[in-house]
Amino acid sequence: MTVAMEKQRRWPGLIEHYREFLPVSDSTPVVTLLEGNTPLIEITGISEAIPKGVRVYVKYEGLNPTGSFKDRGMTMAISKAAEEGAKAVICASTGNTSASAAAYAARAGMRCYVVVEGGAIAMGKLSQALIHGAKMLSVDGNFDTALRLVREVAQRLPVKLVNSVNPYRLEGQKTAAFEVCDQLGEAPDFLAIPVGNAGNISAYWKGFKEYRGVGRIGKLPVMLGFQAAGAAPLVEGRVIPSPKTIATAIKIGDPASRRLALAARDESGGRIEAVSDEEILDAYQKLARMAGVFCEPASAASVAGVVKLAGKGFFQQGQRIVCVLTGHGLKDPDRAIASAEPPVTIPATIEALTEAIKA
Ligand code: AN7
Repeated sequence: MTVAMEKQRRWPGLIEHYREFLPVSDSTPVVTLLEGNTPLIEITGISEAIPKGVRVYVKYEGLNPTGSFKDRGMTMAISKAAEEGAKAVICASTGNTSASAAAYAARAGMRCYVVVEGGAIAMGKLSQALIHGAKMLSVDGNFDTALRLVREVAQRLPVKLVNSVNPYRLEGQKTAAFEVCDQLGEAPDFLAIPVGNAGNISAYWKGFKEYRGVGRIGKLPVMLGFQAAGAAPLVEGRVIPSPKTIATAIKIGDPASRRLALAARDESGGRIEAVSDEEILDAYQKLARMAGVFCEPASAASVAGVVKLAGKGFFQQGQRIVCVLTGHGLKDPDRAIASAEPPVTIPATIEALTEAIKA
């Protein structure tokens, strides 16, 4: 095989690539959309507060098949559901889980039911769940209520729960930590990540520990989790009954993986802190306008948090920080349009165009 051919060799999806680390066997029917293998992109100039010599990277999870990191967990959850003979799956969702579950269920020939808070799901995510044929049930209640409902119904009816309380979800999602290490050649010094239901931070920490356990990396990162200030149960140490934030993906007041997330924080010597909607939107816009990277608002919480800590002198020369950008910007087009200059209408003449360009 030539070098060019080797480079083009097809990525087999994360279950095949990391099979030795995953609870699958030869009899597991692998349901994959070739998720994973997302780029790790260095960004510069996002904030004056970040000292020179500190290198910041984003793990661009928006480039997964349905546009979010959920695909990593879903390829595992749906493959295992198929192995167990499931005919239907169910999840509660702030949007991305429903999009991913709907796509992988469609591929596996399963029914998919999703329970969401009415009016709270970003347009891109809604369109995905619907076009993949999920049955979408909208309730008058938030994500935490929806999760309670689906957990209970999954115990009564033959539908497999595919929220991140399903342990196979975290198994799949931990592969993102493997990739970060493979891409950097070592674990980063810090791993910054948005926190909602707290599954993903738990999955990353599990992944880093496993990679360390087999000697693929020589150290562990410090975990930095960031919640939206109006939806920060882990920061405040209490359930938030009515969480509020423009970062709809992480509008969660009672995280299911609370215990694992706090363990990740404490074992790594890390932090879970809050960032305001303003800080989130500022990072969201700067990523798009200065780094050319379009993520959804919730994802920008990781970068907003790093900028905030940098302002307090938290980072030092020579350190490497990876910020996880969990979902693609196209998930929430309404927010993008509301966050930018509106288009300008001009007459269809060369004079008007010339004038507009000079202005
Ligand atoms: C873009 O889709 O909970 O802390 O139902 O979509 O593992 O919950 C989404 C969560 C971060 C938080 N970024 O991850 C759902 C859902 C984005 C997300 C999170 C979510 P967790």
